[in-house]
Amino acid sequence: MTTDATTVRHITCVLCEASCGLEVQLRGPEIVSIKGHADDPLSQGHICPKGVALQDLHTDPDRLRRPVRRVGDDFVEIDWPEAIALAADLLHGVQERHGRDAVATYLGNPNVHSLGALTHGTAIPRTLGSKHVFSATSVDQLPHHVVAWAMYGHQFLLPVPDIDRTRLLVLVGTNPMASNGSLWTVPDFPGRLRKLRSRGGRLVVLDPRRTETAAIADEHHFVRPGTDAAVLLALVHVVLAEGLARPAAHVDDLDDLRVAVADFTPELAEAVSGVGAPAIRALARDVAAGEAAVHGRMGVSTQEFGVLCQWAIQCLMVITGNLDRPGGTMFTTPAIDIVGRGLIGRGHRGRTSSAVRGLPEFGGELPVSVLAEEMAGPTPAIRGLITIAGNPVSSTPAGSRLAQRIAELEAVVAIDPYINETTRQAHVILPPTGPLERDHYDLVFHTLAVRNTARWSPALFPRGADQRHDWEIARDLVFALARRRGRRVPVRQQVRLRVPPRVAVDVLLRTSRRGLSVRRLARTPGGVDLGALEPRLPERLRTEGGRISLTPPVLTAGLATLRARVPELRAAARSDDLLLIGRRHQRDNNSWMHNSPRLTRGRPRHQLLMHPDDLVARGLTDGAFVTVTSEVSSLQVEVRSSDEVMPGVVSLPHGYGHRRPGVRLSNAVEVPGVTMNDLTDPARVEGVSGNAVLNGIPVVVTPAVNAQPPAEGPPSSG
Ligand SMILES: Nc1nc2c(c(=O)[nH]1)N[C@H]1C(S)=C(S)[C@@H](COP(=O)(O)OP(=O)(O)OC[C@H]3O[C@@H](n4cnc5c(=O)[nH]c(N)nc54)[C@H](O)[C@@H]3O)O[C@H]1N2
Ligand SMILES: Nc1nc2c(c(=O)[nH]1)N[C@H]1C(S)=C(S)[C@@H](COP(=O)(O)OP(=O)(O)OC[C@H]3O[C@@H](n4cnc5c(=O)[nH]c(N)nc54)[C@H](O)[C@@H]3O)O[C@H]1N2
Ligand code: SF4
Ligand SMILES: [Mo]
Repeated sequence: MTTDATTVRHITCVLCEASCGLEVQLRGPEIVSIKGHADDPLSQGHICPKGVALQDLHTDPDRLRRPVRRVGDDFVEIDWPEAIALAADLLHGVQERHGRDAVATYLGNPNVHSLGALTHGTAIPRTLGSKHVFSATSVDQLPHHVVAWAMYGHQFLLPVPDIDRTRLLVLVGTNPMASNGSLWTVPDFPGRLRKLRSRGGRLVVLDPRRTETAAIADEHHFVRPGTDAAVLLALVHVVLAEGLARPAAHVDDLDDLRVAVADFTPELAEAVSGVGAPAIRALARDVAAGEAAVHGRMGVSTQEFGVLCQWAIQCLMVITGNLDRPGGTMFTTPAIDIVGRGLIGRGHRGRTSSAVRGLPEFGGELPVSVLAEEMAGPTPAIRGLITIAGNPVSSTPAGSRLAQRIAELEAVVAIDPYINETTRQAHVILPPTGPLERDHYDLVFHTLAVRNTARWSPALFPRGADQRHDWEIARDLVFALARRRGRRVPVRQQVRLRVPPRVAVDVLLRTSRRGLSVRRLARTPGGVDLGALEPRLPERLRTEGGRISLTPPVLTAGLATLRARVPELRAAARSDDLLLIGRRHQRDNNSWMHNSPRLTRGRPRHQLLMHPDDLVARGLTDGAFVTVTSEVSSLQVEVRSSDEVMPGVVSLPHGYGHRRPGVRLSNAVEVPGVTMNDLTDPARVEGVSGNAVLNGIPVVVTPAVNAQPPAEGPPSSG
């Protein structure tokens, strides 16, 4: 009898920033179904295929549940005390021999999706005390943080588009129909967009590809990769030139801004980007007419002028009065205010720098594009590495070169549930529990959400006796490192490390004076609705004088570089050279989740997209193997003819290319494709932030001579 009884539970999906509330039906320990939770005040029933695939992740036999130690190319299971001791010995040994800075930490993307990693994981780099801290931030959104820090006084004061009340949504270099939104927790983007439309609102998209989002937009402009800064500065130019600026009283330096953008006319923008000057003028006027939200993401942060793009977008929102007004871009009021309570620092820049290239740190991290070079040479600065929820070999520029350097390190430790392209080189892997086995609260994504809500997500399943949570691994490793050093962990830190994330969240909720607690939230599946976003300025600003400067020198510095590049960009726009851009698919998740049958079945989607005219010009045919050559490397992949991409642009998804000859990986050996980051160049970084340039990579595409399918069998096709 009892075995037939089903129970319904509510949890948060942690696979992307949308943070959907899910409804899971269980029969005993079996998952019967996973659906969107209709009563969730934030996500309102939304779910995507990845949310359903959480069950594949949970049952995946390849997911590590016990620590493993590498023996040659193989891994053998060991027990937790031995694994923690080994990890501590390895890391401590390197620091003893070569100094604190000799061990690097790389923090991957899922850290922000794991409560325990946020509450406890950061203690690992802090305990190591090395200046060599890296993360996925510098292959992603670092320009956003630099701009927020310089203009609003805090790296995490990131305004989010108020999609539920806006009249005009402008998306630049972001494809929420596939990604579900980024630095913008906007679950059910399709549904919210439908409502926007039924209110008479419009969507405008700027993207070199007619993405799933562009395809349903009211207006889509192809923009040549890497030239958006000219377009965005021209929008600011038009608003100022036509006297449409209406900045708030706490805004300074409007005249300086006018001077700074004086030469960035719509005509100049058209010449370099391909976006028509009349369209730019019309768009500027429409944004200035109010209730407009402009959001730029990956496509405009992981490119040559990422900081200029994000700065121009913020300037546009500020001068048109759209920042901090309903229907514009707004700041959240989260129950746990990680900004207001100082749980995350304001940010700082240039306190240290990398040895080889002298790139500055930001917020305590160095750009990951320098990681490989700091491991090279007769006296490398870095001789040991710990990766936490990351796969830099796949995710960062010239990853294959990084893999070679990692092979030479004295110690490599990974905290990760999978053997991936990076962790396969670890001496020991410490696997944490999965998303269904741990408690969750969105410390980060409530801060970026389109609505203020608070939701507690209890573990769906108890962890196995042999499993450890992220926070327990961090706790044990920190204590073990301290023992090696013959030091005691300070009492306050001891307490913090021993307190489970649930208790930490409870304390934060109770002290937030909003009548919340974990128990209260746990009684309200889907969480508590705290209402629509509200105006928060100028109180929310963390700048010295509590005001916004439109022209912080650190941001305007890039204008000279852009001006100097204009002749080249004009010429490039008329040439038939190719530029490579990235691509995300709804059923992918960066470099992992390729073990999920639910996500990988169906037509392959790893191909290089190329415009039919560009194929013809090169004598190529649809489906052929081609060689793609960048300044750093070349690879072979099937080409797919598609007028989705503008002429002169080719597109590859990242996170593919798991098949490596002779290498045993637990993730997705069966999925065809190549590693896009074999083509990206660590030498190309955005000038102010050091963020990697992943889009707009010059490439040459030729027919593949002696096309060799990857070593482990022919890729499936068709
Ligand atoms: N060319 C190109 N490169 C890109 C991008 C691009 O658009 N184009 N995108 C960039 C972006 S935005 C990002 S964020 C990065 C991502 O780069 P990374 O963060 O380095 O890589 P992921 O593929 O997200 O790998 C995540 C790893 O974390 C593990 N993991 C999953 N959940 C947990 C957990 O709860 N705890 C622990 N300890 N481990 C976990 C997974 O097994 C996986 O190995 O890639 C970047 N690289
Ligand atoms: N399904 C799925 N969802 C995800 C992820 C995933 O891997 N899969 N990853 C998650 C992560 S870590 C992140 S950071 C977010 C990212 O979320 P998004 O920013 O929405 O990510 P992308 O789909 O990479 O969108 C980047 C867009 O920029 C365009 N682009 C490239 N170069 C340029 C350029 O020079 N100018 C302009 N204007 N556009 C350009 C590309 O064509 C692409 O449409 O997605 C998250 N959600
Ligand atoms: S949109 Fe994101 S949070 Fe929602 S179900 Fe899909 S992966 Fe999970
Ligand atoms: Mo990301």
